[in-house]
Amino acid sequence: MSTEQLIANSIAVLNANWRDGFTVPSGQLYPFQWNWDSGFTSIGTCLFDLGRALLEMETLFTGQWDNGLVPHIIFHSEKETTYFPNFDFWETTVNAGAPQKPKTSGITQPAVHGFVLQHLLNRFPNEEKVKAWVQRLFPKVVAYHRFLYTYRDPHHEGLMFMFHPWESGRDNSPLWDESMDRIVIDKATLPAYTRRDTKIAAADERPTADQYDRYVYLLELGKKHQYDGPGIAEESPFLVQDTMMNAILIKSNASLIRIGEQFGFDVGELKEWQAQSIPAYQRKFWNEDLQTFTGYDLRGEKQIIGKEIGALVSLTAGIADEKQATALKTYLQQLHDRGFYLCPSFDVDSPRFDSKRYWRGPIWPHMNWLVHQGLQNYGFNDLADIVRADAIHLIREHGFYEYFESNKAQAASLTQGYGGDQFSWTSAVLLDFLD
Ligand code: 9WN
Repeated sequence: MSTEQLIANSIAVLNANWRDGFTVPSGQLYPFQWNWDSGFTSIGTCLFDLGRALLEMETLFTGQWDNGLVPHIIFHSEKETTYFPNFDFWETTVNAGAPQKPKTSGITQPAVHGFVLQHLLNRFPNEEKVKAWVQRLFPKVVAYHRFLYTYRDPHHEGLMFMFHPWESGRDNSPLWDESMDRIVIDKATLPAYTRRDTKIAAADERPTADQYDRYVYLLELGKKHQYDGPGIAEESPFLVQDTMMNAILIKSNASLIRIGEQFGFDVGELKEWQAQSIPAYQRKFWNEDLQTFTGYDLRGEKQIIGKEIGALVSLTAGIADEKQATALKTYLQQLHDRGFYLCPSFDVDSPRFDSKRYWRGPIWPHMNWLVHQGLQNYGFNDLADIVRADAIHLIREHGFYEYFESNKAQAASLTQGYGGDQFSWTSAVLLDFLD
């Protein structure tokens, strides 16, 4: 397929997934607005419809709670029944500060919004409507970061925790297995539910039934504590400081500081967060034996051992020092030399690696977008080019899917990608890569 055709097809996917003021990740599988998907979607949409890209983010923030939380799903339609868990299962009325309309979930996702504002401002530095948009959203994004540092950092370390794997955006990563195994499921008390995802995507490419029981357990735990109560940190068996969520938060803090300085907002609080977060990330997450950053299991009080895609996002936030960055780059270079597409979402040498199951191995194009930027930050331009080229190649050959086979030999026999088709962020980052 020619590059012109790829661009036209990307725009067609994004147009088809556009609803009234926002973009769904994929019409069938995910029929609502997802938080971090919207950020990446704006980055692609701005290249052909700036007004829509701006509206995407404004619509997302109509779901913001009084405490600052930006939920991971905004249920703009209460009529869609093809996704579980829907708004009625979340019952966010348990928290008086949750909006009545739009209905939302009660958990969050990676804090991409700050860097998305900066990205669009860099692309359109002289557009008055972009400057006005940035200034309108700035206080809302800062309020969201304040939520994370207030409600998700009980020991005031400068590192946020998540209490549900859906928050990480990497739902079934092997990194979470040990913490998830702590959850004891009692079928008698777990509410009855019916999955919808496996009716749309292949079951062997999705999280397992046991994992879904645990997702529901943690949802109920959040609900019991109004989704923001201190009881979450006290009780949750799953309590993790994630490499990627904290790296994205740090990257967005840096963007907000620059924006604040440009437009004359107070950035004192942002600078304090940043001054604490970067050294804490370095101190707590680096693992000398593995030569990578690892997240931290707050419940088990230990690092989460594993080589995983989240650590590579530290590059885009500029957290890694030169030695660490070189180690991360070498890891990727070796995978490329061994015949893997970049960047597999999990360690290909681990017994827990699964090249087709969701976040346990496949390639996710928006992750390539983040890692590509990170490698460029450190001047690793040749490898950055490979990361970009692999994403383009997989989409060109296999379609606009959610995720892709990471093993080149195995991919050669496939005609399509994995998971949902006609995917928004796949199309959006492709547009940016091709621009
Ligand atoms: C749960 C929408 C979302 C992404 C996540 C991805 C997947 C949802 C699901 O889809 O998660 O939030 O039902 O599997 O893991 O990163 O935001 O594309």
